[in-house]
Amino acid sequence: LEPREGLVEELAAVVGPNNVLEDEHARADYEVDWTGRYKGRARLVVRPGTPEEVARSVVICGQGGASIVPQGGNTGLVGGAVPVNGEVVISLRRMNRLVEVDAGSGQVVAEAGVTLATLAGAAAQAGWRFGIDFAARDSATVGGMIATNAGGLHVMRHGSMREQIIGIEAVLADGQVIGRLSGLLKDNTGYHLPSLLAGSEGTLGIITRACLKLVRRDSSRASALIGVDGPEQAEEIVNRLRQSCESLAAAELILENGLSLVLKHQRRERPLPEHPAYVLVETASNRDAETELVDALADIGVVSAVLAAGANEQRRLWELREGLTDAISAVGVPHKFDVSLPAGRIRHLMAKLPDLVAAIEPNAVIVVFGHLGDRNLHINVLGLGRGDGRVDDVVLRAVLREGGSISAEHGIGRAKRRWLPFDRSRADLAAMRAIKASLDPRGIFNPGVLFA
Ligand code: FAD
Ligand code: 2HG
Ligand code: ZN
Repeated sequence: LEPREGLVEELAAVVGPNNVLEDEHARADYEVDWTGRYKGRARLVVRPGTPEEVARSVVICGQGGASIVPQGGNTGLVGGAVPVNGEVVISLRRMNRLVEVDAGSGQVVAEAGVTLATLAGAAAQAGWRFGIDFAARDSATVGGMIATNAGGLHVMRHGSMREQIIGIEAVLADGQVIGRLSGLLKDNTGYHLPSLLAGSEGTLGIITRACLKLVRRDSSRASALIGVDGPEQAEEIVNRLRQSCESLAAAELILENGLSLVLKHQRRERPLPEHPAYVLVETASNRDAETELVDALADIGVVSAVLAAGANEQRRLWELREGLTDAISAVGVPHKFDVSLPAGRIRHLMAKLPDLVAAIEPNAVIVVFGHLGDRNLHINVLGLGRGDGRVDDVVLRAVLREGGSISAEHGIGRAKRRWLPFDRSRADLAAMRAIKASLDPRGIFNPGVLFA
């Protein structure tokens, strides 16, 4: 379907002419993903300022035969927010108002374009904390985090984005608005629409606002970087800490080649003598998080570790972990695999990876890190052609053979859609397609995302 004439004028009448971007240069940032691997072309970029403007824009696009790509901060890592084929990008970034921060109940109502950093700042001001945190905090938005069911550094403590949602508001393909934002903590009135929209990757509706829960703000935090002899020992340490250390809040894996890369990129000194691998752990409590961490590490016989003294050193340690994505992208355009594995299977996969990749591209560089507390590995492979899916195929199939998932937290997007049928059962996929078909019968939202 070719969009009918007059689309621009009709959209401009709703959102204002300055918020319909037609010009090639104005569109450019919306047409490429964060990694640079996915690029396309948008017919237009529309920037609504209210939920009503979103609804009216969706109706106009639908009547005009134009498909829609919802976009938030455009930090997604699976190519799900970039237009490929002349779609209209509906960017939620202008909708960045915190509608309500209720310090008493520990709840926030935020528009979809509020960034994670703004949300975290508002939570702190109200004496709370937001349960999700990750390096893209300055750009990633509430809508994008819900649509991808984002995870991050504290999932082992607070769960992923889905667990933070109390209520949601979203615009469907016919312009109808669903959901409610009344902050009800218990609400068993049929299908749970927030759960359905969490992880829907812009394929079912455009999230316009959400009511989110805040979590307790612990008064004391501590971090340590532990040197280990490999992923197996790393997993063992984390398993033991989970059992013994109540205040454990994060446990991240870094391998030596990743640490070297980030140290070089950030021009920093090595914080700990060289080891094959490292675990970065954090404790948080209202007692003495540092003593709790030191005692827990001593109990399980950790011999090589550096403890961050004070908030500044903690931040510096975490910059090493959070800087990995940037450091990798500074070297090249990576193929990213965000996988999770059953207990005890990480070592199997890691042992096989080098040979699997080298058989296809001997010069490829593999950088593995991730949220070890969730058994979620981020496998980045550098040195592959952008469109060459051969390494993707062997890596993802190896993950599936180990009983893992091909997406732990980033989603399927365009990057993983070919492999979704190998991960989910026929019945699961049929149910997912039926939901998509009933909510978006003409397939105007994010065509080509999730389903091939
Ligand atoms: P976008 O990239 O704009 O969009 C992502 C998807 O959501 C697309 O499919 C898009 O169509 C859809 N979408 C966006 N907004 C809406 C909306 N309002 N309604 C409906 N659909 C919408 N992710 C993690 O899970 N954990 C991490 O630790 C993590 N760390 C990261 C670190 C870095 C340095 C970077 C660059 C990314 C990281 N990410 C991480 C990935 C990314 O930040 C998350 O997926 C984030 O949730 C995307 O939010 P966004 O606003 O940028 O969404
Ligand atoms: C992280 O945990 C993000 O830092 C990004 O999920 C992972 O860059 C990656 O592969
Ligand atoms: Zn991650």
